[in-house]
Amino acid sequence: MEINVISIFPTMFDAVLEFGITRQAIEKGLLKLVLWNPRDYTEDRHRTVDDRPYGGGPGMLMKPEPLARCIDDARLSNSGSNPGPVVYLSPQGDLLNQQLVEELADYAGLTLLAGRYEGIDERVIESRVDREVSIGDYVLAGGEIPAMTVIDSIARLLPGVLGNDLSARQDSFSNGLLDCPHYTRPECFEGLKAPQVLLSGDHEKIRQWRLNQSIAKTGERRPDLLERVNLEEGEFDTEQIKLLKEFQIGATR
Ligand code: 4HQ
Repeated sequence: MEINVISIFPTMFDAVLEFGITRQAIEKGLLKLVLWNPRDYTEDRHRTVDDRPYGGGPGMLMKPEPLARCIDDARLSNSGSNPGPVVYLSPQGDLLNQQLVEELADYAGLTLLAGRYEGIDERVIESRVDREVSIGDYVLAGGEIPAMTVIDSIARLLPGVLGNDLSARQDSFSNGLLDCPHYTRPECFEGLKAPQVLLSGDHEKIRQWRLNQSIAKTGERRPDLLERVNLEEGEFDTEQIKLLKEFQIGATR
């Protein structure tokens, strides 16, 4: 997958280029990140990327011409043929969730637009942006961290990245539930024992315990998620379907 990133702070992306799963994905040739700086597409002596909003008010906006030229260059550059959609990170967008991450991960190419200041000129959204995505209902100083959030969540889904293709699309949220609790050695830590079932070696029992924990935790903390769990697919037995249905009824009441 090839991801173009448009940002006036390209070195912020050292965080994904140099560390962890994103770095591994790049080293393995499974992910390519290309950074594009709108400042390189300015034509004035001061390399101006911002301007004051028409109608007045606080703050500045990203001016349209350098941004539009930058986006066009990025999309034309793609080493593959189809550069895919342009995604603008903004609080006005569709909320990012695992379903949307999986959808975005299926593109061969993506262009992520990270804005600064109070945002970008609306006409760039009209003419160049295919989709607006938000990482949550709060206001950040820029779209760079949201863009890195999208990159990180996509990278771990790319086939061959984790060293175990199954684990990423099989983990919590793939079945619409929160993750179960996890334990490692020692067996007893500060007087707290790891659940015996996890040491039993009975894999079917362990699988059921984890699923029950996930259902219970999701019911307590995120009943909204339970409503959308698909009882048809997934590894649920009759007992768990009963449990899920009880929570689902409870959540709609
Ligand atoms: N911003 N989810 C304002 C965000 C944001 C979010 C990005 C701040 C865009 C101009 N982006 N800039 N929340 O708060 O995606």
